[in-house]
Amino acid sequence: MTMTTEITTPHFDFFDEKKVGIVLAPFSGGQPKSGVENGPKYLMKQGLRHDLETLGWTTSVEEPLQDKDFEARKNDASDVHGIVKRPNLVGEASQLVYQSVKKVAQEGKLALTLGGDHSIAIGSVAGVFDQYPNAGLLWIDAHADINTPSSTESGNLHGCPVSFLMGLDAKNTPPSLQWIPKCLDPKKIAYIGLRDVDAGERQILKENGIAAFSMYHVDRFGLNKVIEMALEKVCPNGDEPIMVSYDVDAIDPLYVPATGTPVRGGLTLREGLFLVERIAETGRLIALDVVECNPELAAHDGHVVDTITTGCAIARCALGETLL
Ligand SMILES: [Mn+2]
Repeated sequence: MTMTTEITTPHFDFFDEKKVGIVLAPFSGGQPKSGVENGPKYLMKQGLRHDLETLGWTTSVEEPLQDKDFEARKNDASDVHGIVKRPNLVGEASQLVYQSVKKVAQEGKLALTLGGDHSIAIGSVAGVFDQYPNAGLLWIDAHADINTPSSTESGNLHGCPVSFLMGLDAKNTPPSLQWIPKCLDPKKIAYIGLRDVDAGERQILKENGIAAFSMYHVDRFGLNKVIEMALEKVCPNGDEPIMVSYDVDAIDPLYVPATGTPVRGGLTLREGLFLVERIAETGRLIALDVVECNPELAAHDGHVVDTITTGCAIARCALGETLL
């Protein structure tokens, strides 16, 4: 038996030059808590842009939600569609993110989208798939975020982005979300890190044959094997571009305490970073989201530092930082 022990240096085959477009998405309307809209500001203040330039990237910053009144409109009680909360707000914000990410991708830059809650991935995934329709998507998360307007119990749209991108339950989609391109084939997404999946979501995952690797799979096979299995599913040719949508709650709350829906029993800090280091090694990363950092939910300053430095480290490791 032979074992591959050769490690490839991080590389980025889909780009002639290392250019990254950082798209700031300070938005909290996909869930009830305030504070997650400050995620991008904290990540940037931590020095993320400088760190990426040190790694050899030319950076640009897009602020599609600048000068918008989304946070002020968050308490508008009339913005509901059945149980679904704030469909107009989420529809508008994610459409702006969509246009911005699409432009960044068209310019030949790697799109790095900083949330905000995970509803902003409606925009980032749709924008990336516009340019890279055969991409494989890895959804790194404690949750599946695939509820439909019919299955959601909370009505919070950060738990639903995947279903809209697939066009599930189209007849119940609020009008403000009907612009979303049905760009995501169920065969083109794989989850890693799941440990809190609603009953309705389990059924949706099963019915659609979606590749889902929970923490059980990580423990059973080890994370490296899980990553390779996930990539085999979403990139059957082995050369397709890869997008990673990374909810920091995939990592255990011991390391990432300041997030809206923490669930114990998650990835260790090293596993969380290895995951994106391993993707960088494939040479096929074309876009990354880092979402759900909420500094307001920290019990003390140490929690803010832990969470924000981890969010920055995810981006750096995905974009080529190595330990040696
Ligand atoms: Mn999520």
